Amino acid sequence: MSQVTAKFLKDYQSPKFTIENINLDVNLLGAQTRVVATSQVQRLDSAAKVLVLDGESLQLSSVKINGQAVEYIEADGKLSITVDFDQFELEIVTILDPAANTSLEGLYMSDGAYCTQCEAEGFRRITYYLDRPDVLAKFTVRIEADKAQFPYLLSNGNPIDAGELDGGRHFVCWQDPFPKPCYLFALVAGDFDLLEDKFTTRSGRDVKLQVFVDKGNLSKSQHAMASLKKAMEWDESRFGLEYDLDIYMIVAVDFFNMGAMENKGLNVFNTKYVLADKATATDVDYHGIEAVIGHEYFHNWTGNRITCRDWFQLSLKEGLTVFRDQEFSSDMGSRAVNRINAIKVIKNQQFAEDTGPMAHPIRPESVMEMNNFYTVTVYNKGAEVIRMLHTLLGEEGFQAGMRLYVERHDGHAVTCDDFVAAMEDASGVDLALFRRWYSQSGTPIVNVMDSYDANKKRYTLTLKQHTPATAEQAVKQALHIPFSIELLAADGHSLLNKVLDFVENEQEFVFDNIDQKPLVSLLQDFSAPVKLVYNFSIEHLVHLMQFATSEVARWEASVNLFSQTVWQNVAKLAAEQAMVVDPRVVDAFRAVMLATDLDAELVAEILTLPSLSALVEQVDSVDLDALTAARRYVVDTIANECEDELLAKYRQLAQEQTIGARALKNSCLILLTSTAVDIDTLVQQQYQQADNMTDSLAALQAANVGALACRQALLTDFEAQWKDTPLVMDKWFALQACFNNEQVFDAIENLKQHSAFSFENPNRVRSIIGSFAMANLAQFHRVDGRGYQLLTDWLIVLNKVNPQVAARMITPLIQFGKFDQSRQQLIKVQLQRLMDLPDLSKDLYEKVFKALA
Ligand code: B3K
Ligand code: ZN
Repeated sequence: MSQVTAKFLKDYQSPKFTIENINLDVNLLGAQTRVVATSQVQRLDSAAKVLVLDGESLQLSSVKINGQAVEYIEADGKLSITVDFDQFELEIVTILDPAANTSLEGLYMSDGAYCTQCEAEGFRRITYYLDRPDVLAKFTVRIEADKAQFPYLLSNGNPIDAGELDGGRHFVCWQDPFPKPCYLFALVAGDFDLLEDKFTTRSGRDVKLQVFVDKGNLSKSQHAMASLKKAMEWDESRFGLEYDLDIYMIVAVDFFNMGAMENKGLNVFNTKYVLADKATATDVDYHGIEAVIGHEYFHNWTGNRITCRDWFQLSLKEGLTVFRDQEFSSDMGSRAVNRINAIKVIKNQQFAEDTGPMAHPIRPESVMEMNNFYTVTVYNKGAEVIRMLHTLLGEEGFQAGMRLYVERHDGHAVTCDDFVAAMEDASGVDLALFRRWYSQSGTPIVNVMDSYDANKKRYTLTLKQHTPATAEQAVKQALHIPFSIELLAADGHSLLNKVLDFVENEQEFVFDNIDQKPLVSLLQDFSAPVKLVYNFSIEHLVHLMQFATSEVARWEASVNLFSQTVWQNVAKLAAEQAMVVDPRVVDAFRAVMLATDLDAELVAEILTLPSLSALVEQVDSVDLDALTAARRYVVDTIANECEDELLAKYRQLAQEQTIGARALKNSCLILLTSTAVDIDTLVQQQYQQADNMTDSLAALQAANVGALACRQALLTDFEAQWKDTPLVMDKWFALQACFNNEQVFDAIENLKQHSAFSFENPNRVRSIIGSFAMANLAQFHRVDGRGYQLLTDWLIVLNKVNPQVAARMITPLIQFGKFDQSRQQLIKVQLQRLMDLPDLSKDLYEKVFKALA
C-alpha cells in the first residue's frame, strides 16, 4: 500500500481543461452495462497538450476525439490523451458491472434497483472524467433499460423525452439546466411505489414532489414528504431561498453508505431517513428524517448552486448546511433539545477526533482518501464555526452575508474564504482573526477565573485560552471566541446577559455596578466549540440548574454536577475510600423530576445521565474500570434515592401521547432499572401495551441495560414480529450488540449468521459492529482484548466488501490515547494485523498508518 500518497490544499491548481456539456448515454444491461459519455471539452490553458482524466475500476472500450479513435495511456487511475485543440468533442465508452460493485460508490445495485453515489469521487467509476468539483457541466442523460423490471428511469433535472423500444426495453432522457460538478450526478432505475405531491413556491411556481420507496412501503413515506414541504417553506421564509427546478425527487434505497445524497433534483436516501410509521419508527427516527430531508434540500443552494472549488473546502457546503438543518429543526421543534444534541456530538465525538491521529482543521490541508474527511470536524465543528459567525453578526447581519454570498457566487465553485469575505463585506465586522478557525485544528481550552469586589461593586472575569498541539499541527494561535455569559443574583434573577469578544491569549473583562456577588453561567448555549475549565461548587451548579435563563445552560449544569460527582468517586476508588454522593446532588435531580414548569423533553435530557463515553471524553487519561464503577454507583444512588419520584412520574406519563411525555417516561424507566421496584413487570407491561416503536424499543432497552429476566423473551418476540422489516431488525441487532455481558461475543457470532444480516448492507453492519464498538464501551475495551479482536475481524472482511464503511467503523480503534498502556498495546497489535493485509484499502490505510505513526 506504499503507493498511497497525500494531496495538499497548497498544491491546488485550476483546471487546464473544462467540460461545458456532457451527454451521458447509459444502457443498463446488467454485467454488460454500457456508458457512452460524449463531452464538449474546452482547453483553458493553451500550453496544455495532454488531457488527463480520472477513472477507477473501469473497463474501457473506446476513446474518440472529434469522432476519431485516438491513442491514450491508461495507468494508475488516470487516462492521458495527447490533444492540441482548444475545443473538441470527447467520446468515451466504458462497460460496467453494477451488481459486482459492493463498494456502493459509482453505479451499483440496491435490492434489484440501479443507483449511483458519486460524491466525493465516485463518478470516475462510471466513466473517465475531470472528476473535480470545479468543473461544471450541463448534463443530458439518456437511460435505457428493460421496461418491466425498471419502469422508472430517473436522473437530474427535467424529463425531456421518453419512448418504447424493441425487446421490452424503454428509455427516458433528462436534462439538467444547471451546470454542475459530476459529484452531483445521479441515476436511478427500478420499480418503486411513488408518493406524489406538489409545492408552490412563493413566486408562484409549481414544483412536482416525488418520493420513491420500495414496493409495499408507500404508507411509510408520508412523514418524509411532509418534512420536504416544511423544508421548502422554511428555506423561503428564513433564508429567502426558493427551489429552482420543476421537479424534486427523493428515492429511498436500503444499500447506502451514509445518510443521504443531495444530487441535483434527485436525492438518493438511505431508507433509514425516509421510511417511518408509528409502529416501526421511534420519535428519534422521525426527528432524524425531518433533519436529513431538510439537510439535503438545503444543499440545493448551499452546495449545488454554489459548490466547492476543491474537496479541501468541503465544510463550505457541509458546515453551512448542517447549521441550516440545525436551525430548521430548532424552528420546527425544541430549540434547547436540538442544541443539546448538537453539543453532545461535538463533546463526545468531535473533541475525540481532535485528540486522535485523524485530527484536522475544518478545512483540511492534506488528504489521502477524501471519503475519510466527511467527519464530525468538517460537518459539526464546521457548523459550530458558522454558528459563531451567526452569533457575531446577528441574524440580520448573517442573512445579509448570505444574500451577498449567493449574489456573488451563484453558479460557481468557491472557497471557505469566499464565504467569510461575503459575511465580512455585508456586515462590516472584521473577521481577520476569526478566519483562524478554518486553518487551526484542535480544541481550545478556556480557563476561567472570577472575582468580586464588593466595595467597587465590580465583577471581574479573567479568560485564558490555549489549544494543545494536535497530531498534524504543532503550533497553535489564539482564536476569536464569542464567549456568552450570564450573571445571576442570589435570588435567581438575571443581572446581565452578554457575549464577550475573547480574542487574546489572556483577557480580563470588568463589569461595574454589579450590586451583589453574582453566580456566573459560562459559555451559554456552547457559544464556541471549546473546553471550559472553571471550578464550580455544588451550590453554584445547583443554582444554575434552577435559575439559568438558558435551558441549555440548565442542562449543562446538570451534566457538570453529575460528572463532577462521578470523578470525585473515581478519586475515592483510587484512594481506596468509600464512595459517596452529596445529598445536594440527589436533591437537584429530584427537583428536576418534581418540576412542573420545565419542558418534558428537557427534563428527559437532564435525566438521561451522561454516558460512559461522554465521561471518557472529559479527561485526558482514564481508568475505565474505576470510571465504570463510579458512574454505576452515582446513577444507582440518584435512582434509588428518587425511586418514589421516578415511579410517580413514570405512572403519571404512562398514558400521555406526546414526544416529550414518551421521552421523559422512558428516561425514568431506564433509571428505575437501578432500583428495587419490580422493573421486570413494568418493562413487560410497557412492551405489551405499546402501540408505537418508541415505547416498545424503550422497554427492550431497559431490559437490556438492566439485564432483566424478561430480556430474552422480549427479544424473541420482537424478532418474530419484525423479521421481515430490515430497519426494525437493525434496532434488534443494535440492542444485542450493546449488551454489557461477555455473552455479547457469542450473540454477535450468531447475528452474523442471521438471515436478515449481510456484510454488503451498511445499515446492517453499522447496527451490529458499529453499535458494539461505539456504544458498548465495557465489552469493546475488555482487558483481554477480545473486543478489539472482534472489531478487527469484521474490518478485515469489510476491507474487501466496502472500504468506505470499514474506514468509518475503525474510529474507536484509532482513538486509544486515553486508555492504559496494556489496552493500547492490545489495540496496536490489531492495527498491525490490518497494516499487514496484502490488499489494505486506501481508506483504511490512511487511518491505520496515522494511528500507528
Ligand atoms: N454530501 C453527502 C455526503 C457524501 C459522502 C461521501 N462519502 C451527504 C450530505 O452531507 O448531505
Ligand atoms: Zn451535507
